[in-house]
Amino acid sequence: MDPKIVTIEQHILERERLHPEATGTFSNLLYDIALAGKIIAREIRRAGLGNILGEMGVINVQGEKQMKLDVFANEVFIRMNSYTGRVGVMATEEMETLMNIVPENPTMAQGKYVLIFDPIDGSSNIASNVSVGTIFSIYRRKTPIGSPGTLEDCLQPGRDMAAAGYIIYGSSTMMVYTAGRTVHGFTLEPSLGEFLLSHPNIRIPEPPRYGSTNAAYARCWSPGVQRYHRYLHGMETESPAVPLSSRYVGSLVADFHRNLLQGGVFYYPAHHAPGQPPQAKLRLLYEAAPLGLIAAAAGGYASDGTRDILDVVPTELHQRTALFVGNRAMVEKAEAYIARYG
Ligand code: P6P
Repeated sequence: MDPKIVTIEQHILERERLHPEATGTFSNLLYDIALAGKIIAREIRRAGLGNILGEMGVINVQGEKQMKLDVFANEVFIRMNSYTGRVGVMATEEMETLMNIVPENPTMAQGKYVLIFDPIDGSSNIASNVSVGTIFSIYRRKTPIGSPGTLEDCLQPGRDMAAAGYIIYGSSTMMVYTAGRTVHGFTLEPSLGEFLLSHPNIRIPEPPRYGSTNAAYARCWSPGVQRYHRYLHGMETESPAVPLSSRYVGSLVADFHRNLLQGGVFYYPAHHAPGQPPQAKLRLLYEAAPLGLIAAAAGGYASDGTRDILDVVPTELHQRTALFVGNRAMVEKAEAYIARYG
């Protein structure tokens, strides 16, 4: 047996051993997320067969009402984490309010972790067989364990995250996560049903290769962002000697993952309409903050255009934000253009 084959369970356990005070709850929560990812991956692989199999592109969950894939994935995450006693509070992009998780077994304490997730980001891309992903964040509760979970538990800055990660359902299924210091990638070996360590200690490579944005919105960007876009693609006097190539999938996890492994910057700026406040699309809690933690742990950086995304204290669950994320120098350059040109 090749000694280098490391499952995600073995990897998590090795990290747990570095923390004598660890109780195993955090490790088990990561296992639960990995298992949820495997279940979702299986259904995504079948999604294209929905019509052929007469399921009209929807899925039954244990014989209950048929539902769309993102609702199915949301259900999987909720069911996988509702009875373990590891999670006390959950928030999902699919639901308006937070969920206070009280274990059915009255002898079990309510969980000390907060799980915040986007069950399938970019689900509209599934019909075109484009990679999509699940994004998750784990925080420690702020309110006393045993008391009902509150918004205070969820509205924490990304810097206070215990862990963040994503599962990308692409040509292969990968789970990438960080507990804040290093980033590791695991590829699902379907014949084993195991996530195997395939990308240890990921660092964003230099120089960056790609600029990722929907340039169709350039007319909606601020002057600083428009100049930044020109800078990346060789149209400003100070542009990089080798302009960045353009790659944009339109699925955040896919664009982020490619830039994480090959170097690049993803930017979804706010839109500026005359006389209107800037409008942002991406979610701070469910998308920007977790990917920002991963980027920072891989040597990169994430910003809303003016400050570190990890320092932004959310004021509401579905708060939206502009996002610039990738190689640190490229994101700092965006901040510089915005500071100078607005
Ligand atoms: P646009 C998918 O709908 C999503 O939330 C992200 O995954 C993606 O980066 C972005 O929106 C794409 O938005 O406006 O370019 O279609």
